[in-house]
Amino acid sequence: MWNKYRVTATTFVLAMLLVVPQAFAGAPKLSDAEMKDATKIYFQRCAGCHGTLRKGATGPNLQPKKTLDIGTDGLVDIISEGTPGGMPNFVTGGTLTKSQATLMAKFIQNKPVAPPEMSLAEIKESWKVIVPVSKRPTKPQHKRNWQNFFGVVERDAGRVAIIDGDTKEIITKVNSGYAVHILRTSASGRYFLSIGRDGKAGMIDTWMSPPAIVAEVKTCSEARSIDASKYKGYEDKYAIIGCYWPPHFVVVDGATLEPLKIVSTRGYTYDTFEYHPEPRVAAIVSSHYSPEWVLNIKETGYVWLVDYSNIDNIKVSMIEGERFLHDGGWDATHRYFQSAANMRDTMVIIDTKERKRVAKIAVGTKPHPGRGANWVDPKFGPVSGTVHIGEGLLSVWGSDPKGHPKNAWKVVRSIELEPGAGSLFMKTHPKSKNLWLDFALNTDKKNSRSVCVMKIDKPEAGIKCFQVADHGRVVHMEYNKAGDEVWVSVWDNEGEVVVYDDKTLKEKARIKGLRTPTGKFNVYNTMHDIY
Ligand code: DHE
Repeated sequence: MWNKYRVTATTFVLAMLLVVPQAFAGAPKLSDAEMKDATKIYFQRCAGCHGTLRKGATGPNLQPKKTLDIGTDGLVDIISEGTPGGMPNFVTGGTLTKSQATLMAKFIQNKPVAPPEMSLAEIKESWKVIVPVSKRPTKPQHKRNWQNFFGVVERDAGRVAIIDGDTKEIITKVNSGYAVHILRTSASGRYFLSIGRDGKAGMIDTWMSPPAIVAEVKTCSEARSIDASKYKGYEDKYAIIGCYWPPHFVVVDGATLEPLKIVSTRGYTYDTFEYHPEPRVAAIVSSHYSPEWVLNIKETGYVWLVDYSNIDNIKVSMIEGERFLHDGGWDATHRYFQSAANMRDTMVIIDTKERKRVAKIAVGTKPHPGRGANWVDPKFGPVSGTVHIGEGLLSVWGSDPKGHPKNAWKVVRSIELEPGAGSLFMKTHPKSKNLWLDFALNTDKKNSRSVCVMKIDKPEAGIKCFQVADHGRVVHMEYNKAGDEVWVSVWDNEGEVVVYDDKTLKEKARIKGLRTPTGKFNVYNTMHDIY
């Protein structure tokens, strides 16, 4: 029955509509057309934080038991104005109209509906090899410095722009599909791997002239993460896609994206041992110590180590982390995975060599480091840090247990960030003396259009902030291969990427003509996990 819906971009929305929600007593009634609109808006704007089944994660539980108590007017206010805890101001921020907010307020008082599951056979039907391996070039077809290419996500255009980092020229725009969330590279760096919000993965060959998509597959109806096998001997052999719905991960072939295995992530919460029907796969990194991927299983709070050395016998080790695991990245040595459990204001540290959790660090409200940043503090030695969605705070902890055991996994600095809450990302580079921070979700327009820079050798001097643009939101930083330029996105329909000289903080270039640019990923830094 689901067959005709499974591989379309609107699978999720259609699927939810096929099951008539049972109205809770007192829940406002919606027409079929209203239900269709609301389901679509919920998928695009709300499901990421609150969950498809609305049990809550980065955002609170929105099941009728709770929402009916708040009522339509109260819910409209929250949706319109946002909250200091990080809920965006959807109406005053211009994302939704007042009548859409009212529609959503009514919708979430009705019972949530589970979209369908997906089998390997169904996933296989969406799999396309556009350029077979035998027809791909064996060496770059161009003279460009491809390891300094940037893949820039044009979120709402469903494209990835490939930009030459040396010349700042947009070489091509690849149709990647709906709302790509992140890019990662294969271990060799040759391929960009993209994952769309709708679960469609793509593989872009940077050696082709111009770079082009060579394979694609849709492994779920909602996803946020992808990575490649990077361990010695397994380079470019496999990739993994982490799904939000259905809650599972899929192992695919590293050259063709052929789907090979699916593993469900459903199970029990690590602390209260309650069954959770929707434990979503959040961040994934690829271990440098063994043939394993490290997966954040958001709702159950486990970090899974997935051994891919024999995929007919996939071994999963479940390390107790914290709820609700979201984003994270490596320390400078690539041994420790540092991950945010943002609803518990905690960073969880996993030692991928010893394969165990070594610490939980209490930080500020809703930590959101992205992949984080690692640098050397003048007083405390090698450190790592996170910014926060819920407050203007930079938390810095020691991350060198060997050289500086006293500071290891302890917060050594808590630096107040004057612009306030709403930071999403931070970035530095081993060759840089700067730490860059964004304030993309700050409710003040000027702040959300600014970046701030802290001199890492003078943390007491505080941060210097400057406005990048007079439109959009400024989000996500990435260094070039040499580590002397920082690229920043101005996120709106007339978007641009602004390039700064990291030493002087002077603007070097403005790359225009990009629609809703969000994340950007330098080939060299992504393949070597440099941040
Ligand atoms: Fe992201 C990373 C999930 C909202 C841009 N985002 C991630 C990761 C996850 C995630 C799990 C880590 C992937 C990894 O490392 O393997 N993001 C979610 C959500 O669930 C959430 C909160 C809500 C949603 O509905 O998607 C969300 N994210 C956003 C945005 O609103 C952003 C700013 C724009 C967008 O695309 O929607 C956004 N997320 C990004 C970017 C990264 C990311 C640019 C990669 C950062 C990096 O440097 O690796």
